[in-house]
Amino acid sequence: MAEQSNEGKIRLLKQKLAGCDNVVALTGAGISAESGVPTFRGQGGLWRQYRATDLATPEAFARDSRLVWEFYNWRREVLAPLHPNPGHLALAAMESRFAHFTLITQNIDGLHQAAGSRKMIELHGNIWWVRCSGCEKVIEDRRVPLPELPTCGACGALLRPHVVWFGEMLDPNILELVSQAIEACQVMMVIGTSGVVQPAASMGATARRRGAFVAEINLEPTPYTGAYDLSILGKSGEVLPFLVASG
Ligand code: BV8
Ligand code: ZN
Repeated sequence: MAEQSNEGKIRLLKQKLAGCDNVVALTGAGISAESGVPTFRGQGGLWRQYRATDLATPEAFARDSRLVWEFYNWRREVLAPLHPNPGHLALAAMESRFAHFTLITQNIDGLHQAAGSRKMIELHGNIWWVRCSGCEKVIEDRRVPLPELPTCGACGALLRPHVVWFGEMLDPNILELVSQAIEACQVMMVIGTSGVVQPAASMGATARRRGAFVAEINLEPTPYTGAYDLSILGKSGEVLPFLVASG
């Protein structure tokens, strides 16, 4: 059976989307690559000689909070001038096309919101928000850069990025929303993610087991490709606009 062309696969996904009213999209760093955001595993996925998994941990913060803040300040400086790309905009447009649409993102860059997405779940937090390690106060703070060791205006304790670090549990309320969305969806798109970090990595396979039609959009196959119905190889900023284009 000849391998279906990408055009054929995109047409099939469009048909599946046209025939349903409950859609979930899961995104990773790949959807922001065309906006200039360095991915974790792609070229430039490293800060100096550190892997994100070395610095994005509570242990690293306890060991050297100045270094971890330098890492997040660097990412804030890289992100601040960047804009959503056609991939983000297509997903924002999709939101109003379906009775039920849920965007689940692993990205902390805030580009989906900037593109106009509202029905979305930030699995791993947002780099533009900080949390007090003393009184747990959570506030938005878009200063670039933040002070080297930013402190809480309420209690003076050290602030930390309001993101989920490796080894930290995800918010149970968020996990509940995710499982409800995956339980009910008829089509799920897994976009620009390498399928390495759990629990996000196995969400597509869970939806498939629940009977959803699952399509992957990525530059290359991932460890979960075989568990999906469709693998569209291409740039999300080029493929996704086709899905919202009429005709
Ligand atoms: C937890 C926020 C309970 C912070 C992030 C052993 C086995 C299994 C699991 C574990 C294990 N040991 C520990 C774990 C759990 C761990 C985990 O999964 N570790 C991995 C490394 C093995 N998970 C956790 O710790 C989670 N918590 O499980 O709690 C627990 C607690 C203790 C012990 C056990 C369990 C918390 C995980 C969240 C961590 N925080 N981010 C910050 O960003 O600073 S994760 C971060 O990395 C991102 O949010 C994202 O999730 C991940 C990066 O992955 P991607 O987004 O997919 O990016 P990547 O660069 O890898 O890939 C990009 C893809 O895009 C590529 O495929 C590329 O081909 C494609 N692409 C590129 N350009 C394009 C494109 N595609 C389309 N178009 C393009 N233009
Ligand atoms: Zn405080």
